[in-house]
Amino acid sequence: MIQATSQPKKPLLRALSGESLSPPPLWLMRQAGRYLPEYRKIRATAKDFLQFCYTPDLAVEVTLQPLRRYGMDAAILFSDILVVPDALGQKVQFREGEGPVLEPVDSPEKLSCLGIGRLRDHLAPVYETVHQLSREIPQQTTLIGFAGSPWTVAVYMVEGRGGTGCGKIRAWAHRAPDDLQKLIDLLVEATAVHLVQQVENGVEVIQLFDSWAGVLGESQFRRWVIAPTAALVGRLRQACPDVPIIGFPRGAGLMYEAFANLSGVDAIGIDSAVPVDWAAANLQGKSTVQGNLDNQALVVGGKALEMETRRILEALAAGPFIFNLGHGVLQETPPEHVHRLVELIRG
Ligand code: 1CP
Repeated sequence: MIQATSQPKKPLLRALSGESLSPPPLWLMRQAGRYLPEYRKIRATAKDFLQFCYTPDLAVEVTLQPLRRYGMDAAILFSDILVVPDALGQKVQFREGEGPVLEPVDSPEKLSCLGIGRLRDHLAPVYETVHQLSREIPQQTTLIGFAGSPWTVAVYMVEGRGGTGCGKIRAWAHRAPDDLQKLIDLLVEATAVHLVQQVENGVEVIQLFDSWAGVLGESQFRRWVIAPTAALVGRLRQACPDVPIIGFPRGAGLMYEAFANLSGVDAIGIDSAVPVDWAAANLQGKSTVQGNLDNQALVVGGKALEMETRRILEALAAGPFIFNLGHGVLQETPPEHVHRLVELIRG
């Protein structure tokens, strides 16, 4: 029998299993994207954003671009959270300058038109991208797969777009919770299938993006954020028990602690509004913490970037920690500021 040579465990995986590393591992949400000239060049060759996500050669290339420049500790699959509603049969478009636009699913009748049957075939190009990436990324780099959490994907499906304040879905949640529950249950199921396929093709870590978790009151947060996340995490634990899961309930505020205690995730992504000393005292004891540099400090650079980065490291780097932003890299970010950030963390 051939003995496998044991590779030292990758830094991101060590941090996720509870080790405190110095320097901490580093990656950035939206590390691939429009702030990079090499991304804009490739993006210009694809007329439609979803088709771009479904073209493995292009998706592999843009996933690798930030690694070549900066050597982050992780690569995140280039895709989008809205490929799931697209695969369920909802009409999803990305309009130039406008972001995603969906034909709203806001009644049981519209919900009954959606189904999970075509999901795997429809998303086969995404799994092919994962497969290629798992062979191409550097040895010490971890491949992260992701999906939107059921609540956040439901927000886009019901509202038809982002940035609405989520009034329609919040009203639906109070008026006909059993109907919304059917949509959430469908998303738990679809998201579990989508993530298990990613794992089977080579992702090593999963991140769940709950970008609109912060719009809900306490009882609603427990029902629509914590409960579906816990159900999804349970499904993933059964299918792939060794894959760590990072939860990012953006804007959860005082509910971050309940989320950490009840959702079952291994690590918590914190947004920039979360006080870092509070996170060290209340979250780091039970979970690895990831975050939370203000993405505008990265746009501004200089002293602001240095001070904010040091403040976060002082509070969190003594415990299990992954350096990241509090939300994604902004389009207007000068690429050299990301370079400076990597130097500050590793220097
Ligand atoms: O044409 C373009 O280049 C559009 C910009 C873009 C990019 C680069 C979109 C449209 N999606 C993506 C890729 C993407 N989206 C990734 C992969 C790469 C990486 O992180 O490096 C990931 C993880 C996402 C996740 C995503 N999509 C989220 C969750 C994170 C977050 O930003 O809160 C959300 C909410 C979306 C929806 C979406 N997709 C694109 C846009 C402009 C939006 C947001 C719309 C809104 O503000 O409501």
